[in-house]
Amino acid sequence: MIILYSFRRCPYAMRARLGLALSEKSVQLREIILKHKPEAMIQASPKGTVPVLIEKDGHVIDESLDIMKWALEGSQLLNSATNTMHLLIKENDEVFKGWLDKYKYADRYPEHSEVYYREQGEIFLEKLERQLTNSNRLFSDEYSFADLAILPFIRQFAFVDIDWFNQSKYQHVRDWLTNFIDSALFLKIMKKYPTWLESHQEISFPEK
Ligand SMILES: N[C@@H](CCC(=O)N[C@@H](CS)C(=O)NCC(=O)O)C(=O)O
Repeated sequence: MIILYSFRRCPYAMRARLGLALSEKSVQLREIILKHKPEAMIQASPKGTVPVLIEKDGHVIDESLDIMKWALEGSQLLNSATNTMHLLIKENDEVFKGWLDKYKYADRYPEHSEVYYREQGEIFLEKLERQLTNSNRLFSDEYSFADLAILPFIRQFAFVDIDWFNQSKYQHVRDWLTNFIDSALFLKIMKKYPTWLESHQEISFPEK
């Protein structure tokens, strides 16, 4: 049995579940609480972040992008991922995510204002907005590996202050996000499950 430790609202876990939802593979999903991580998860991956995937032979994959790649191995979606896409994901993870955290928890970073942190994040939104002028998704009208890896973080950014986001100038980004949130795919990966710690119930994901 292949195990995935996951946390529903974590954008890294979301991208892993997106990869799985579009793959032929299936796992036993263990929904965790970040404040109370299962011992078995920490033993497999001492750094204590989700998502964590444990293969049948015990091999551990504890980076969300690696789980996406594992899930989508041999697929058109992964095979058509370009260097430009990987660079955009890298910018998301290494630059945008930092500003997103500061924007979301601005009270913990009093050096600057919430608006300042938002504006830093907007540099990435502006880039995506330009990218979405010519197509419905980032690189064509279809979801690419990059859309799936990045969208969960844009969703988080949007919901820090949804009223601001809804009236922001990023019309294409807004449409792109709305489309994603309204999709059957998103619904599938956001289904609520009981936490594994309490239930120890094995849940097959994605549901067929
Ligand atoms: N680089 C990791 C980052 C994963 C990560 O930071 N996940 C967060 C939740 S969104 C986490 O587990 N944080 C540990 C904690 O909050 O205790 C990945 O891509 O999988």
